Amino acid sequence: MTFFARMPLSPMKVFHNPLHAAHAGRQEMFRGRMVPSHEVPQRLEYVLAELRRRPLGELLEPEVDDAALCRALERVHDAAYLEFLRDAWQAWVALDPDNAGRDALPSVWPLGRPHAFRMDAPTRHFAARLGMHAFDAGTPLTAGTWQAARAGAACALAAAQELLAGARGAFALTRPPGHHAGPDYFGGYCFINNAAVAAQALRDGGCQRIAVLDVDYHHGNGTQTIFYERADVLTLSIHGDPATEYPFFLGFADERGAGPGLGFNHNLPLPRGSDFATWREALRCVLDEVRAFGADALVVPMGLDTFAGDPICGFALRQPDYLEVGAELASAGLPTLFTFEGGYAVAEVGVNAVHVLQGFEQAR
Ligand code: SP5
Ligand code: ZN
Repeated sequence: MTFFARMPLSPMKVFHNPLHAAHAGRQEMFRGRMVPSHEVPQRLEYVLAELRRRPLGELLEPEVDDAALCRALERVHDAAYLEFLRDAWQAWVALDPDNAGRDALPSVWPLGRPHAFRMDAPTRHFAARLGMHAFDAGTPLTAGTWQAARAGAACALAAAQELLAGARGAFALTRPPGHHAGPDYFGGYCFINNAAVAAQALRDGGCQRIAVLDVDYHHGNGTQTIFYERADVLTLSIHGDPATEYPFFLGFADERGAGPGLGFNHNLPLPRGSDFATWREALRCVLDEVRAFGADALVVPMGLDTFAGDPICGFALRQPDYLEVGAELASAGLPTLFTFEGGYAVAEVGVNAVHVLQGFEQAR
């Protein structure tokens, strides 16, 4: 018997983050230069505008208890990391008052090699702490990052609560995105792993088995790592082959999980340039795994950066393909929670995101 006795017919619940624009990175490091941030507030505004044009259900702001949110965050992230995020901006400005007008980016890292730099060094300098908790120099930490990321996790938690209460679908429409964020680190424009928060909340709410199917162009390294030793959360990811694509250091096909989690992670790296036919074949393959696993619920970190027009990615999905993506996902027949991840063709990201959700809604 699965947690959900039968599939409800209720329309999708959408939770949007009213504080998302408090996180607005100015620049990211790219090939030795600072370039304008790709992950901009406008992205979410386009999705919201498209949802108002093509409503799929109620558009809500999350109302979650503060203490419950704290607990949900601490289920997937280290308490010390959350404290670091909470206090980071203040510490950054304390270094130099002029920092108030600049975003924080790391410039030194401990690497983690044995007998070289210490991962446990008692260093307190903010530059060092930033390097301890960041894995790239492309993820600016700004004045409102913590407020935005925290309110985003509230969207993920509220969406999970709706699924537990019987909704067929829910969407956590928030930024910054989350799937690159690990237990105690940020990167890839992500700070708090919203999909992991949602998956864990579903588990804690009584679901026995959760499948996370990441469809962003980039490997969902944070989610994979968070659940790597667990058999109750199956993590699946279709993405650009890390042999040539960001995040480079994780996401290969031979990563199958560890310990009790062995066999409960599966990566499907695809070559840069892959088209929808190739991509859909990979999707059908992982959907079979979702069914075989006997999941109670599905979490979909939904990146739209697989789009042919994406300025920083290399797959070739077209606009109408996203309707089919939604319908394919619905074929799993599971209550499904979507989180908003990448997608940098700003003017098209709204149509593409709502296409997935509409494809899901119309396939019943
Ligand atoms: C959530 C998500 O999709 N994160 C992706 C992070 C990718 N960061 C590295 C991107 C490097 C992009 N370089 C663009 C250069 C354009 N001139
Ligand atoms: Zn991405």
